[in-house]
Amino acid sequence: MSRPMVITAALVGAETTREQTPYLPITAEEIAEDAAKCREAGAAMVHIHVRTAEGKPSQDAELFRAAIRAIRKRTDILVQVSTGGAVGMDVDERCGGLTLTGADKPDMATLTTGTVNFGEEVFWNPRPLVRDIAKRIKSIGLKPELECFDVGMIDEARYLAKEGLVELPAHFDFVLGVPGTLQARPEVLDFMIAALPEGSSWTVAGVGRQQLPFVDEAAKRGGNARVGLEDNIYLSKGVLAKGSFELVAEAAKRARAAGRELATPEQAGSCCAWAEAPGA
Ligand code: KMH
Ligand code: ZN
Repeated sequence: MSRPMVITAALVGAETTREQTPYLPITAEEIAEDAAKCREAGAAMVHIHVRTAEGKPSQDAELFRAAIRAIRKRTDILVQVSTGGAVGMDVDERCGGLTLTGADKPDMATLTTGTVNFGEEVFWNPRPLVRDIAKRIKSIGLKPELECFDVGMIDEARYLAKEGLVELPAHFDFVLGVPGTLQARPEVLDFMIAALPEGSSWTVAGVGRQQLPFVDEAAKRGGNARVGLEDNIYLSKGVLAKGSFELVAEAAKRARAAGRELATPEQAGSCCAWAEAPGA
């Protein structure tokens, strides 16, 4: 019996725009509505960024608070906040979601473990900055999802563990297919999996047209998958997804076709290396 598959829905992101798709959620209510629909479609977790009323990428704590409250009013889905934000943000801005406490505290947060070209720009994560964010995540009792755009970023997790900043085994997210970075190919996924610290769990986020095919690749390897408008706006060639929930529904169909059950938010804890962490 394989473990249930955790589907994460990346609802907003920092790069997708309303000009590209009118279905991008921006307000707390829109984000929560899509989150609830994603839960119904089979997702166990949402990965969120937030936006100003004008749609500008933000990591503002109060915008995160409003989104998290609206989501939790509607659904039991786990909430993972981004600490990546948008290219060019400083570390305090990126960590806005980590300042929330009590009932508003997120269940998980991302930690990107290295610098990478990101389209025509650079997603800047020098080692001191990675350690700063790792300390902030640890200090509020969360475990990170280690976001890796390249295999060297997996090795960096081993250094972070030696320094006591993350625990191993951990949960990793392989983001494959951003222009300028490692692309989404099956052999690349195999290489990433082989590089993992023992006992670690993983999710793969294929970007663009590789998003749904990489749900299949994850399903057959016993892993987990991330889909959603942050990484891909199309359900099929030329057909916009009417929200991340449509991409989750398609991912769920593919997972079941591969013989995988879908994890509930509760099960997501026990089938991933961040088991004890969410809600801690
Ligand atoms: N928007 C990218 C520059 C994360 O959410 O942690 C970074 C990103 C990573 O999306
Ligand atoms: Zn993100």
